[in-house]
Amino acid sequence: MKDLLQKLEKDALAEIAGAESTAALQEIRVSFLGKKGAITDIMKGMRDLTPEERPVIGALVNRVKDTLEKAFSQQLTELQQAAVAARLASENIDVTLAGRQSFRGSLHPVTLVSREIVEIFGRLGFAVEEGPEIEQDFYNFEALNIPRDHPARDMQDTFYISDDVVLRTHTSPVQIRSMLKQQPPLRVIAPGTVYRRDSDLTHSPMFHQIEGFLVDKNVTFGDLKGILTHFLNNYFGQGLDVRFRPSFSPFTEPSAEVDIACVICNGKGCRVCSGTGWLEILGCGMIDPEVFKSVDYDAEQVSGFAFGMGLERIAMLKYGVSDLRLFFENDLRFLRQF
Ligand code: 2U9
Repeated sequence: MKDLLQKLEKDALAEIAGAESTAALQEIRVSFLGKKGAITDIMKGMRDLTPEERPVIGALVNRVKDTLEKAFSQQLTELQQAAVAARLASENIDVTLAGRQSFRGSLHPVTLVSREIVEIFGRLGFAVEEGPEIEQDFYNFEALNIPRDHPARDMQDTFYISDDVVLRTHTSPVQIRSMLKQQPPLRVIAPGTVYRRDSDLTHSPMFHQIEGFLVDKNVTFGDLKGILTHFLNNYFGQGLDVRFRPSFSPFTEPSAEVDIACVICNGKGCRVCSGTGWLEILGCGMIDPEVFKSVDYDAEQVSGFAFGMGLERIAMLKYGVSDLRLFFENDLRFLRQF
């Protein structure tokens, strides 16, 4: 039995040393030290030993068990360390590699245009005001001298939320809200998103406008011309040719459209200005006394002018963008250029 135990110890130590994984090691452990293992078998045979042999063999069994337990635990530690080392080697990070380039975001061209225009008017004492994009009929139409049966309502193809609530078709309601909130003198510039049921190559159902107005005593069309010419010269360049043409708007009287010399061909005539040498850039006029009535201002005491322009159109001209859809597609190859 002694020989058997010594052979078993030798075999077990060899198998333990050769185990290549913790799972294999565990199997070896069970085959030698488990309930049905080789050592347990030997221990069962001890009852056939003489009383003299029993303590000797018992001590030997204990020593072999002890030796094997130690060998198992040492091999387990080695296998675990080897596994960690292999993992560290395979997941190695090369800290000397060049870093990945990260791109800084940039402002959308429409935001850039809006901010620049706001800044120019800010220097002239205009305050920025904003208002809701879902607007009541009163602020969007009624107070602007566009009653329910007015043909101008057909001009404004409107998204109706309900009979009385619309997606604002212009930022003009912001000005009505400003006038109801404050008394003249007032200088306000109102940038924002507006909505119209219009969608083709040159129209988007959602676009951006900036409108402004000034109300005070004795404001004249001359003030309007002076301020807008100053703005256009600051924005598009000093010495730029500007012309005012008569127009119509329900909320301004008289009304005008303003053209600048084509920024592409400098007035010579090209595809962008349809050969005219001029580009229409904004609409404006003296605020209609009917509008003053709806905000309870005395048109005998105060007068004012207002103007409005589409920001996408300004951005197209400023940055030479020929397709309106680029502003809404969020293609990073386009947006990164600003
Ligand atoms: C109040 C009174 C008057 C704002 C104005 C225009 C003329 C105009 C268009 C230009 C291009 C809109 O984006 S566009 O289609 N705007 O022609 N807007 S006067 O007049 C106001 C606004 C508010 C209380």
